This record gives sequence, structure tokens and C-alpha cells, in this order.
Amino acid sequence: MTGTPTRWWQHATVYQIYPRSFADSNGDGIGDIPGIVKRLDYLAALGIEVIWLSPIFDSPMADNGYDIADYQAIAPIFGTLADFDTLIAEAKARGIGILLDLVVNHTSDRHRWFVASRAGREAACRDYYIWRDPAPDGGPPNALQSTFGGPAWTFDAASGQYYFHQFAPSQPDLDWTNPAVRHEIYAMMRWWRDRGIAGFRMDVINLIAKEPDRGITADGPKLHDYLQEMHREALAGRDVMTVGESWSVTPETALLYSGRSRNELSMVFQFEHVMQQWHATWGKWQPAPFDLVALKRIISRWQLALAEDGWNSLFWSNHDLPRAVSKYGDAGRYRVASAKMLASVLHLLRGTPFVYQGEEIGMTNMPFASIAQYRDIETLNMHRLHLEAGLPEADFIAGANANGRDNARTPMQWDDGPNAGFTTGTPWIAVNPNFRTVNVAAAMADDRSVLAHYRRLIGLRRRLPIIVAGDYAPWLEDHPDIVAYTRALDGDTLLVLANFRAAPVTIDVPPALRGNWPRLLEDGADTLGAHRTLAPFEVIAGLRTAHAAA
Ligand code: TEU
Ligand code: CA
Repeated sequence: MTGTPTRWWQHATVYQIYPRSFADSNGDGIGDIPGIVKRLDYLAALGIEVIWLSPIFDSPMADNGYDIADYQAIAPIFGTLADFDTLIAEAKARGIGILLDLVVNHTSDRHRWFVASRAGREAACRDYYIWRDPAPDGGPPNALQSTFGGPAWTFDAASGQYYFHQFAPSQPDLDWTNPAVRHEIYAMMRWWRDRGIAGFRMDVINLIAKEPDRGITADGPKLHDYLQEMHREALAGRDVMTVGESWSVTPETALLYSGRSRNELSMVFQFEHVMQQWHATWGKWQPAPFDLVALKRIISRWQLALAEDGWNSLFWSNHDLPRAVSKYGDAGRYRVASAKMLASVLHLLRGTPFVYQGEEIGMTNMPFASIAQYRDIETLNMHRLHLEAGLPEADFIAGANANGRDNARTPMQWDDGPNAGFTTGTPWIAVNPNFRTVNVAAAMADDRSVLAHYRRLIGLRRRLPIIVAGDYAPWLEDHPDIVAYTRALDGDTLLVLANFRAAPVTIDVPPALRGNWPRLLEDGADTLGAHRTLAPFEVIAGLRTAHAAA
């Protein structure tokens, strides 16, 4: 089979750490690298083999580190380079590799390149960024808008020119058409690579080849040339894993990024299923009903498109997205059941699964009462702009609670002690009050916990080739409440049948799925007749092997 997965990262499960909110070792209220080192045994026991670390580099933290001032220094609030080397070594000793977050579409405006660049039209590094003369009326060169709201151009009075930024004005875009910029970045990547990291997660990699004069932001014509050059210069010959973030990738372009013979990336993060659930007018800032049939269609399209070549990443949540139980499950009465169901549905697909810190204990979105509790630059900007555009305050807060970034960035809940065991000081953002019941210590003591379920799923992926390699087929595609799929390998069949509703749902079982299904995650078997009623958020995961009697 041409699509047989042979690379280590096709077999691994990744855990995302948002360092600020993971574990604070020194009581300043901010998570840090020594805090992560202390929790490595916990992560090793979970079975993960890779950690994606959100940015830990020196930064003024306007966007919590996605605004980098020095790519080769660690932010003092997170620790030192020696702490980082300890993390690499201690993780490696437990069979865990570290992915760094490569944020090279833009830098911070405090980066020495930008400080030099803005010194004047003839300044050194002027051409590391994108400077343009004003339009004839003195306004911005064109109407391009930034992701965080407002124009993508900011005027610099001293030099009389505008600079380009796809995010905040304090995040100026690098000019990738300049070979000097590209070669600085590759050298920096080699420097980290040679410290022993396992690879990179690449922030908004679809945006690097922008051509703002032509109105092009995502997927510029030179994008794949740059990625192939990056591969040659910084990745080739090393067995690293790379995952590129792209909000514009399609199944077709995913094959360009991750095709075996392309020499670009291992895989991409795609967000079609996320954006599909947004409000038509107000985007994510107004809750929209959850459309399961559309979600299933997108999952199937990606599973099938990348079956023979390329590779999928699998995730429900990250630091920019709502927590999975709150978004797709039930954060109340059925929290545990729905968290387990979502985990099974995701982890038994074909691809590399990513677990966002806290997801493995079923952490929920923290609801905030007012805008005063938010810290996030995107949410604060969008609040101002959406209210100006006529969205009522209460609607915005409801939208932000459903989809805002801070609601999923609250501190990791370790135990039921003060501040959930995250810090002995004052946490940088509020702890979710449900930490008294939702915490790691409680989950460790309960073999029916969400955590126990994640451990089993992650362990199974390491043992059962069908989870990594099996062919995917969808079932009951138009059913509004049920997700159903099978995986097939060498005569074995794995079945996943999941109820996404807080109510019992009865289905007509397709003839091919009837019969006996030995349970994958528990003892015993499920026997499916012509009809089957699934309890609220119940998931059936069964494995029929070719040699066992059906
Ligand atoms: O995110 C890319 C991005 O476009 C998000 O800002 C996303 O579009 C938004 O949250 C949806 O409304 C990456 C990082 O993951 C994010 O944390 C950074 O803020 C952003 O890039 C800029 O570096
Ligand atoms: Ca700290």
C-alpha cells in the first residue's frame, strides 16, 4: 500500500503546552520551563511522545509570545537557556521530543531587526520588513485588514512610510522575498535543531509568501518554493517532525505541504471544521448552532484526500480555540462522557493526534462575566470593533465565552488546593472554579476518568497498527446526531459509533455493521442488531479481527 505510515511522527501522540498556563515553579503566577520539567513524569505516563511548546522566546508578550523579540533567547519569565537544555534532556530521557513554535511570518516590533529597520528609509534591515509609501491621499497603501482588526498598515511618522502587519501593529511582517531574511531564519532553525529539538510547529506558515502590493496574503505564489528551500537549508537529513499552521489550506494544497516527495512539511493544521461552525456575519464572536453533518463531511473529506499521500493532523482544541467539551460536547452533566466520546472519535482517525493541555482531564472553557476578565489582544481589539459595528455587548461576551482564546487559556488544574496547584502566587488569569472536581489528582485516582481514557487511547495507538494505518470509511453520513466510521487493515475492522447529543439516539444499524464487536477500550463486546440506542454521548469502539469468529 503506497500510503503505509512509516515515519515515527505518524505513530506518535503530541501534547501541546501553553507555557504561561501550565505549571508555575516560582510563584510569580506565570507558568515556566522548570514547572514543565517537574511535570514530565505525568506526561510520560500519559504516553505522549512529543510536546509542542507554544513560544518561550524573549518577547514583550503583546500576543503571549507570538511576538518574538529575540529568536535565540528564552523569555526571562519562562526561564533560561540552561532550563531549556534541561527540559530537552529530561524529556529525551523519557522518550519525549520537543517541538518549538516557529513564528517567522512576523517578529515583535522590539526585535533588533525592526528597531534597526524603522530608523529611517536608508536604515540597515529596512528591507527585512515591508515598507511602502502612503497612497496619494496620505492613507495606507491599500485596504488590506489585519487578523486582529484594523488596517494591516501602520504609519511611521519619522520616515513617512507605512509598514505591513497581518496581526497587531506590534507584530510587523517579515519580508520573505528578501533572501537575507530567509537565511537568517534558516540559520536560527539550525541553531535550535542542533540543540536537540524534535522539530517545529510553524505559525501561520501559509502567510509568509504574502505579496501585499497585489492584495495577496495567504498562499502566495512562492510559498512552496520557500518551504522547499527551508527544508533543504534547515531540515533535510534530520529526522524531525514539522507541522504548519494554515487557516487557508484545502485537502488539495495539503498534499503540496505534506506529500511524501515534496520535501516540505510532515503535516499541516487545517481549520475548515472550525470555521464551518462560525456565524455568517459575526464570525466567531457570536455563537452559532453546531452542525454535526457539516463537521462529519469535512472530517471525511480530509481523511479520504490524504489516504494515499500526505498526512493529517488531528485536533479538537488549541490555545486559539474553545475547549472541546465546551464546543462539541457538554461541559455540565455529561462532561466526562462527552470528553471520552470526543477523544475516541478523534484518536481513532488516521493522522497524528494533538492533545491540548487539560483536554486529557476534560477541562472546560472558563466562562467570563465581562470584558474586564479578558487579557487576549485579539479579544480586546475585536470587542471594540464589534461594538462599534453594532453587536450588543452581551452578544459579544456570549460569543467570546463560546469561541474566545482566553477561555481555553486558564491555568492547568493539577489538584484541588489553592489555585488548582498551578501557582503559589496570583495566577496571571483566573483559574476555572471547577478545579475542585476537575483536576489531575482526582483523575489519577479514578480509573474511569477522562485521563484514564486518554491513556488507553494513546497506548492503543502505539500497539495497534490499524489505528495508524487502517483505511477510513464513513457511515451514516447524513445522520444529524451520530458519528460513525470504520478503519480497515489486513482483514481487521475497527468501528467507532458515537452519539454527539445529550439525549439517547436510536439508529438503524447498517447491515455490514451488525453483529459482535469486541470492545477496544474495555472488556466485553457490543452486539449490534438492526437497531441500537446510544446513551447520551455514548461511544462504541470495537475491533473485529479477521481470525476471530464474528
Ligand atoms: O494563529 C493564527 C491565527 O490566525 C489566529 O489568530 C486565528 O486566526 C484567530 O485566533 C482566529 O480568530 C497563530 C497563533 O496560533 C496565534 O496564537 C497567534 O496570535 C497568531 O498566529 C499570530 O502569531
Ligand atoms: Ca513562574
